[in-house]
Amino acid sequence: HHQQREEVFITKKTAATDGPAVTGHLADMLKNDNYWDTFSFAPIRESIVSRAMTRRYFADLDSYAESDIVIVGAGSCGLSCAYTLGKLRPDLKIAIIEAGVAPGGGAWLGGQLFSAMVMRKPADLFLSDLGVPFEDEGDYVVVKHAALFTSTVLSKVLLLPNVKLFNATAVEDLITRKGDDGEKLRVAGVVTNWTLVSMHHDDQSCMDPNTINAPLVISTTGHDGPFGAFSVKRLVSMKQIEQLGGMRGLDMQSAEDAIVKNTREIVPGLIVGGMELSEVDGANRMGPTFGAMALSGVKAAEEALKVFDL
Ligand code: AHZ
Repeated sequence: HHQQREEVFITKKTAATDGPAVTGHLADMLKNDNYWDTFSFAPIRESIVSRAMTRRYFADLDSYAESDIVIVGAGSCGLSCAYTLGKLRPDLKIAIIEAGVAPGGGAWLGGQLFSAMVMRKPADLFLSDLGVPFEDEGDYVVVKHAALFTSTVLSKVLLLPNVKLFNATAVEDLITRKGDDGEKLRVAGVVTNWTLVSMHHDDQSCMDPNTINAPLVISTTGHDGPFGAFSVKRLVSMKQIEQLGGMRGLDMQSAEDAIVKNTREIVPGLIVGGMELSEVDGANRMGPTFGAMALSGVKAAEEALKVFDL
């Protein structure tokens, strides 16, 4: 037994010292036998950590109070849209508002229960652009874990200098302006608050919300539920659309085409994409196949660029 342990130790040590896989700074740490005996972290004071976070957070709130585009919801559709827009137009300032602490929406939650994520072609083009590997099964492709898709699109979005994700922040109303014809309102931004505050409007009164002015809002808040379909439900209560069609039962074949094709500006200044749209149009749901969410995000980005190219 002793001898076995010795061998394991020697193999590990050899790999760490000579192995080709670990290079750079990590190798510098591993090749020095006394590294952990002599190391200590650089000095810190607690307030420095607090200030390092809050100074940046409030500077971002200040800067993004005037944004070019607000994306509501960081699910698979919202993130795909942010990736496409942020990459195509580095000149646009894009705020993403996500009610949950964890971004990713359904793709990060139930979408991981069987690990793999299915996307029907041609959504493989989006995966290739992202650099997410997949197995080609003919009409559809399979990513080995849904988390690989979500974490990759999220990391690429977060690396873009012109995009800011505010999580744990709920959009609790839309900013509107009277349209030129005096009837159809224009959406001109969003009212936000920390989600925990938004959830307590019933038992704590008068908690100031925040605002973001933006000429264009893209809403991707998912189908109706505790959080979903936020913007389109608000459009009904402010009488900008008469009623919602209501999401219909599951039909993969028709649902995905319908969502992508109908991703559009619903009222001036508000584009709706992803499963939120099924509530407007009375479209079917597609269940656990995610190509339409990625491509609805791309279509929403294209619709947005039409507005900005005018
Ligand atoms: O937390 C919500 C989620 O992350 C967020 N959200 C909702 N209301 C919000 C609000 N303010 C800020 N008022 C809000 N954020 O929006 C995100 C929506 O993500 P999602 O994954 O639910 O929607 P999606 O359209 O991107 O993807 C839908 C995925 C589904 S559902 C489905 C089916 O039921 O058949 N099939 C697919 C592919």
